[in-house]
Amino acid sequence: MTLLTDQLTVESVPAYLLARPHLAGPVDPASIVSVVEVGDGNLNLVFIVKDAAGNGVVVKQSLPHVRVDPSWPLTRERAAREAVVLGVHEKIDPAHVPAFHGFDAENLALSIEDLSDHAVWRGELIAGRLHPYAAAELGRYVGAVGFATSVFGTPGPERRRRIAEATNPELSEITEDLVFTEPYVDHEHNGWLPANEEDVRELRADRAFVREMGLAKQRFQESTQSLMHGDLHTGSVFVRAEGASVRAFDSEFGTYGPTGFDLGAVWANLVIAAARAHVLGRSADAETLLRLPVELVDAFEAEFRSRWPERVDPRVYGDEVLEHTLAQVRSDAAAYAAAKAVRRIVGFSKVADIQTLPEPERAVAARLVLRAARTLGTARLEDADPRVLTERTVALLG
Ligand code: SR1
Ligand code: MG
Repeated sequence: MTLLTDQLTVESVPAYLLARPHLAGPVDPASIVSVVEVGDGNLNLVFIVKDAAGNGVVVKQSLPHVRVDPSWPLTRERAAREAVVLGVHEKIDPAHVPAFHGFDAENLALSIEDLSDHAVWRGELIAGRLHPYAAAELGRYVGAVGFATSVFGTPGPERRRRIAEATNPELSEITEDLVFTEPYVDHEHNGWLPANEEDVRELRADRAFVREMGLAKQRFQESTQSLMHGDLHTGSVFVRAEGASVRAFDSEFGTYGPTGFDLGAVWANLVIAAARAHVLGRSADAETLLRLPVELVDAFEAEFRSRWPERVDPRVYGDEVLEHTLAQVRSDAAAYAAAKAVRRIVGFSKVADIQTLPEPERAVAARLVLRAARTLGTARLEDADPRVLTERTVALLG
């Protein structure tokens, strides 16, 4: 029997899984005892389903619009894009993503491992629990998928087919607009506190910075360097201190693009978390968070280097190519960190780390994030060493 589902509800999920036991993962669909809708992101429905034995599964379904703005239509096919990215990433690095149980193309729904024993990193950071091990784990994740899906990890013809399979025009356009363009123009999506008016004016008047954001956008649009997660902020990361378990989820913005984009997303959100810690008087936490990008990039490089001996075509891909590639990724990571930090302060989709602060502290935190972004955004022009850049951002704490 085909159970055609337009939009899943907590009431319809049990019958939905009963008709599709292959999507139930470890859950017995005949003994489901609870279904809770927990989606708190900008886009989708997310159900956690439990059976009588306590087994769980997550069912994620795309809506035909942006969840937080129903007047903004958005392709439901984004679920198919996420299925491609998660499927590829799980094969390469199963330790750093949720297990993928299956995809229902008819109803645009994914069945994914229930990670209820983990917590979302952003929430933990807001609560003052840093989980610093997560930075290096994410570096390893980006290094593993960054290498395996690059020209060094996948032979040419297969890679070209995979690039076509993972094309994600609609969600890539959202990133192009929201991350790289809207913060620098007048747009209804933008907003900031009156106390930050001068900070935004200065940022937009910084011609070198705005030029670097344009060039970063150009590289984002032109590059097919590796299959990125595409939205690797701290709200897309589950952490669990036991076993230092770190899982990147919500890869619907994934597509082939510059490897440094994912590193930059993590970096930006560490800067944002640090700004919150700083204005709340947790200065040691702020310094720790600002220095974690060094561990992120170091772990990325170590993972990438460890895979280098297996590269495709070592006849032309010698060690100088490796060094050049890593330097380029480091430089991109800093520029994308800047872009991703600015969009969360100036543009659409602000973050709870900043928005839940009382107003005077919110303005100070926002100013700090924008100053850090300006430090990182032009790094390509001189020294993109994460250690040097990190010390410059720490110096902003005063
Ligand atoms: C309309 S989507 C807004 C943002 O939510 C996602 O998490 C991405 O960051 C996107 O830019
Ligand atoms: Mg998301």
